[in-house]
This record gives sequence, structure tokens and C-alpha cells, in this order.
Amino acid sequence: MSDTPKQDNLFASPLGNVPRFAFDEAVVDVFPDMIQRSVPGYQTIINLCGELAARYVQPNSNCYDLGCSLGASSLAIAQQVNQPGVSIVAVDNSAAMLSRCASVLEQGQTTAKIELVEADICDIEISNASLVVMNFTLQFIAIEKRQALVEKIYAGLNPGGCLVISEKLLFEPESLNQLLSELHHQFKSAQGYSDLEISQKRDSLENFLLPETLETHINRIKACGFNSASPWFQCFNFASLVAIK
Ligand code: GEK
Repeated sequence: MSDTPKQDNLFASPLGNVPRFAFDEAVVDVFPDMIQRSVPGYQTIINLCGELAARYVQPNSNCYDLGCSLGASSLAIAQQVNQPGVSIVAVDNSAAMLSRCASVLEQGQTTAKIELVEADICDIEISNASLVVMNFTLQFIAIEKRQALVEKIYAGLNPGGCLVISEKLLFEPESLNQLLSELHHQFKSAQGYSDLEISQKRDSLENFLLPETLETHINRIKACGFNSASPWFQCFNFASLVAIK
């Protein structure tokens, strides 16, 4: 892997029929730049996962990073875990992501144990967990599978365990959704993306990234049994929620 992150220009030229977004080699190559310039507050949210690890990770327990991409959340957790016997399980179903993640983690200079698992997060077992992080991954899971996934996470968390869910959100009414989408568009323009790049990326994510309202997320989390849940961060149509079992 090169040391300088490559700039994301995947959507810079006219693509005609824009293909559906995929977490393939091309995306992996530019991923750190793409996510930093596309998700407002991304680095703040990653850092917070480290802070929560310091507070919530229990000795001899597991942490899960579901949809780990290049392992940013796992690394933040690994750097702040202060308990013995902790394993971090980083899961992604993109082989390209996981293979790059392995080399990123090698350079990450962390002594914590991080296990990489190539799998669909809907199929893995979650057990003895004290922290589960799902940063911008639930939005790619079919809506009808989300309840079962959050239920499985709840069942696998130890009492007092913590779940972080970060997502792009949908707003009601449509006029408010439009406003927050436009503010996000402005954010991306300020990050150097052209109008063409922004609109082609949006087209590629259409019907693939499926946002839900904050209320839907909170209701689901509570219905799964969590004691408490709240957003702790929001910028435009992106938010991060914390829930405690
Ligand atoms: C970060 N959390 O840097 N099972 C496993 N992985 C999946 C699935 C699935 N069913 N669906 C999608 N993914 C990271 C960023 S990116 C968010 C997460 C984004 C994976 C997919 O391969 C990709 O790596 C990740 O979820 C979503 O904090 O690109 O907007």
C-alpha cells in the first residue's frame, strides 16, 4: 500500500449509465480520501469509538467492528483499550477491503489482538461482546434484515455493553430531507468534489445505501431491548448513535 492516500476521482469523468457502487479494488484504493471528504465528522466519530473503548470494554471480552473497511474503527479501539484479554473482531464481506485492511493494521503499531473475518455481518456469531461498532454499515444491509441483526448484537453483548451505530439519515418531511441533502452537497463541494462527481456518486448509491430516520433507528434499538439510546453526534444528514445494554 502506498503511504500517501490516493485522491478519490472515481466519479470525476462522465460515466454515462452510472454503475451501482461496489466496495471493489478501485474504491479500496481511494477509500480513506473518499470517506474523509464525503462523511462530515468521520474522524470525530472514529476517535469517539476509541473513547468508548476506554470506558466500556470489559476484561476478557470481544469488540466487534462490523463493516470494518480499512480498520479505522478497530485501530481507534485497539489504541484505547485498557483491559487485559480483549479481542477485536473486524468483519467485512469485501475481500478487497479486508486484504488492504490487513496491511493497514500491520503498519498500525498496535499490540491488541485484531482478528479479520471475511463474512456477511448478518451471518457471523457475536458473543461475549462489550463493544460493537457499526460505522456506516447498517445502511447497506437490506432493511428487512436490520431488526434481526440488531437483535443478534443485543444478544451477544454483555450487560453494560455498548453499541455504536453511525449512519446517513433520512428526514421527514421531504423539504427537511432536501435541505440536509443540499447542506451535505455543499460540504462535498467544499471538499473539492465537482457537481458531476457528487451527482454520479449519488446515482451509484441509489437503492444501495438505504437511509432511515433517526426515529426508526432509535425505535429499533429500543425494541431490541437496549436500556438507553441516543444520538451523540450529528452533522447534516449523518449521525452517530450510542446504545447501552
Ligand atoms: C470505517 N466502518 O471506516 N457484511 C459485511 N460487510 C459489509 C456488508 C455486509 N453485509 N455490507 C457492506 N459491508 C468503516 C466504513 S464503509 C461505509 C464502512 C461507506 C461493508 C463494505 O464492504 C464496506 O467496507 C463497509 O461495509 C461500509 O469506519 O463506505 O460509506
